[in-house]
Amino acid sequence: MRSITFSSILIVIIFYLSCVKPLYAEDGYEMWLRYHMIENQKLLSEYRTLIASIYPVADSPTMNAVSKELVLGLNGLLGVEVRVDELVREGSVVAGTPANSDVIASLNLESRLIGLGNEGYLIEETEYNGERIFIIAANEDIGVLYGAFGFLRKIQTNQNLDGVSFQSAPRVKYRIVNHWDNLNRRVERGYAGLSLWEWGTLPEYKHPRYTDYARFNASLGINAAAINNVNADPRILTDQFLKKAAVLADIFRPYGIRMFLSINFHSPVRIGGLETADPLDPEVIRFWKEKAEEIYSYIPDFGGFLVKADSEGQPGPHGYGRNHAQGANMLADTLEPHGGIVIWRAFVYDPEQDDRFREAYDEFVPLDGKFKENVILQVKNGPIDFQPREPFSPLFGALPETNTMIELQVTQEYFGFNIHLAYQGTLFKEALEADTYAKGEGSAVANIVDGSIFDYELTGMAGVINPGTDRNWTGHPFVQSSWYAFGRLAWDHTLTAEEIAEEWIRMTFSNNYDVVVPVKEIMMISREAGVNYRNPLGLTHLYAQGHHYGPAPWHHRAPRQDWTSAYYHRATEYGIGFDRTETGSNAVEQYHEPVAAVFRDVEKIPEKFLLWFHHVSWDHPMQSGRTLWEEMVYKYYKGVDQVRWMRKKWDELEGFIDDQRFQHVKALLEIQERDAVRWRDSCVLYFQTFSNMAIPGNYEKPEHDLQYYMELEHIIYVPDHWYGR
Ligand code: BDP
Repeated sequence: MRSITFSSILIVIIFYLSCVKPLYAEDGYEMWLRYHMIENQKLLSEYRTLIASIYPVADSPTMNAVSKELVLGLNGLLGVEVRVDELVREGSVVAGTPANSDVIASLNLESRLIGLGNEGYLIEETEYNGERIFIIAANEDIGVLYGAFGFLRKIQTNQNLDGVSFQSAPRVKYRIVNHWDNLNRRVERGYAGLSLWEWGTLPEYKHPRYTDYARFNASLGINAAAINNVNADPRILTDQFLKKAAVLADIFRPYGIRMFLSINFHSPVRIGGLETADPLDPEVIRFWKEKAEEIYSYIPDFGGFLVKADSEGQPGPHGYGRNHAQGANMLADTLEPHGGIVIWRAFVYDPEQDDRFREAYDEFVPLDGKFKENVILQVKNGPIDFQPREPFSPLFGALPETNTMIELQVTQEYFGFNIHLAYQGTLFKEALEADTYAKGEGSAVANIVDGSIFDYELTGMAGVINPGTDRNWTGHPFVQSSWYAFGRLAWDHTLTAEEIAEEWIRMTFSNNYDVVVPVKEIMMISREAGVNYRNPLGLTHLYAQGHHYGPAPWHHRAPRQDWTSAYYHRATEYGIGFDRTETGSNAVEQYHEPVAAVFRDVEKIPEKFLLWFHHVSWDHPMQSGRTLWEEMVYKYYKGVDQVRWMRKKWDELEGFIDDQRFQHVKALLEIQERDAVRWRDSCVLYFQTFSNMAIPGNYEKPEHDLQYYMELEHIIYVPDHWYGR
């Protein structure tokens, strides 16, 4: 009797230990490629029955990456050994192209693959010699790799594989990440440690991180990376750095990632010993031609140049009396024979102009049709600069003859750095879904960008990402989600922000509904919360100068007016907002009708954009029945309440996710709440000096006076800003 009791206790203990997975600390390094064993036991056994082995994949660098990933992923997720096996049998996963796999070739998939292009893929459960198998098929090796990641994603997110039949192809050609990494390894607006690229140990030492970085990007379908800051150090083009960059390009190549370099327009002078960088000067042209040849001798599939010219002090063709098209085309000429392109940024603004909003449009629309076919104009989503909310840039829809791509910012320059939680999938979608009406209704920014409205030769989406040496890559664990969202949308802009958030949570944290549901709620509200406590109702750019972290709506002195907050909000005793109608800068005229008509009309404009276009009185009636002043106060308080709610929700997750990441985010949310209160109180107290109206009685009163907050601006520690002081 005693022994029975003892052994049953032992059995219970063993059973318990085998079922309960300890929530051990995780540092976030694996990001969304977190191949931990499926938690749901029923699903796990189903997957184990369905998947038996991996049929050998052909021998090429990309196909080797495919088999490595499948082995890693399936072994981890299924918790049993899934091996590469020479036999096709029940449950084999067969990955390949008709050219490199006898099994795929025998299935006559040509008619189905034809529409998938070079990068698309097909995942299907099918039969081969009477055996039930899974195929991951594509026209090219890289499509197979994307398919392998797609297949693993299905398992990671616990989808049903029984009878699966799924195909996918990217909607734009260049899906590029932009790194703002300096050669001294500081990352401009990065906040996640030093640059990933160890220039000091390259080309000899190939840090394992480089391969993981490539895996993460490839898993989303990202196929290009500009690895250095757009404020480019000309030395990136010297022999020394090209040799180093070439090693990175070699590592990225099997993962389908083409390297781009940001270049400095003055390179002919700075590293070429010439006296001019005039794009029409024969010596300058020769410099670039030889440079291109040299680059391609190191990096045969080099993607091309990313150029910030005549912007924020960067040199450009204007310095020589030439225009942007002349500058871009000269570079494009030198890259063309090698298959390279020029990505020319439209982020320009001149201190002399009245309204920064207007400038990119005024500068580039007259040049429409003047750019070569291997040039793409890269336009930020909004007319100013990655603010928490902007209307779409009127350049989208205004350049029928110029390839135009969108630039989105993953790194949270204006969104609380590595400290605030702000999932930007919702922001990206808002920008992509905005209808430009360029060719009538249904001309969304996304359709401009994917080339379906104007038939662009080249299409693309760029994301400014921030990974650095921080163990979790992005500083705040949730910045990973915006990188993920950017990549998924670059592949397929029809996905919703919500479904992307859900995928990311399942892959990054857990498939448990008790985790998925609340984390998704937090993510989906987070961007709006950030807008509310910083700049509701179309306010914008109320940041302290330089670092863009804390509030400084009072800021009114800077080397340039358009670097002050007062320039943007224009608060007076009468009211607030930037008049961009006919009575002001008339920037509304840059939009197509009926967008212009809606933005122009103070009654029709969506309130979230109101102060972007109108200067309205403090007692202007809002839809809610409140006055503008009351509504503004309401929004600022709401933003803080939303952050408090996010904190509460997160706290409830204790024990459901690993402790390390739980505690990290918990602490960050605590800081975020404090910052949100500071934003709210600073802004409300400051704007009150104009409105002379009271904060409605039921709101908690700011703890300090305005003076206190103004002084705080200079005292409080701001990450990434205090270096060297
Ligand atoms: C602004 C950043 C600045 C960048 C610039 C750009 O503050 O650091 O260099 O954009 O995009 O948002 O070129």
